[in-house]
Amino acid sequence: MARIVILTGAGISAESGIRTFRASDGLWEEHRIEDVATPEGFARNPALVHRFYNQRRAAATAAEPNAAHRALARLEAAGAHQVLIVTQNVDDLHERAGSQNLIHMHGTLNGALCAACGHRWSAPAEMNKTQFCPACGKPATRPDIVWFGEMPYRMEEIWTALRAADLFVSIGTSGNVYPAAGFVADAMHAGVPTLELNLEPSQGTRMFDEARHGPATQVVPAWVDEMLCA
Ligand code: BV8
Repeated sequence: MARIVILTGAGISAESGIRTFRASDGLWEEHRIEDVATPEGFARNPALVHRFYNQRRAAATAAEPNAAHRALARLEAAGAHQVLIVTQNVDDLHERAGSQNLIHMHGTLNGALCAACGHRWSAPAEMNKTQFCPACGKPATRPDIVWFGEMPYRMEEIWTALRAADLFVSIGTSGNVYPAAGFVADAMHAGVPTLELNLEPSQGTRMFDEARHGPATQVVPAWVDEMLCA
């Protein structure tokens, strides 16, 4: 049974109506990373950050998984391959498509985190700074999201799976943000074959053994069909 590690980014959710970051209508066009996606920005203006993530939480709830999300769930469910999805996305479209073996390395919109005691609980639709932690009672509620300068989640598990994989596939990511952008190099150094499925060449496209470019809802189901027929 081949072990496949699949990294996904904002591009896989674009056709579900979730905005990406670096596109001309991307999130970073309207918001400064420093203001909305850093612990310093949250300390400076928690209301601005909560508004940013409350809007994204509402958008993710209104969105539906697309053919690319569903194809990856189909690949996993077929049981012919050991599939691990490592997503940079904070939406829950992979889960809603049926994917089970999934790591949200940058956190999830559906999670709340107490900045005082580290307790985690399900995020309310509208989060604000006056909400108290159900464990320690302090008003230190923040989105359970990995911000810039913070350590992504479950990195040891991810690196172990990457080094032991039979194939590394990168879907819908521009390859700008580390450590995720370094996974192709980590896979290459471990002798793991690599494949890029993206709308356009990513920053690291030259490091991939193979690259197929086009909308995720076309290139991902086509690749999954190939894998299930192989
Ligand atoms: C850390 C959560 C210490 C929040 C996010 C090395 C070199 C340089 C800098 C660094 C470095 N190491 C660390 C850094 C600093 C920093 C970093 O990388 N900065 C960048 C900007 C240079 N990294 C960090 O701070 C990280 N933490 O390093 O901790 C550490 C860690 C490990 C080991 C030791 C120490 C934390 C980074 C996480 C930050 N949080 N998300 C939120 O979502 O609001 S990052 C966020 O931005 C996303 O999660 C994602 O990771 C990134 C956006 O990238 P993409 O998902 O790729 O989206 P993008 O819009 O860029 O591209 C979309 C792609 O899809 C495009 O290629 C497009 O062509 C394609 N596409 C579009 N439509 C479609 C499509 N493809 C197919 N079909 C379509 N329809």
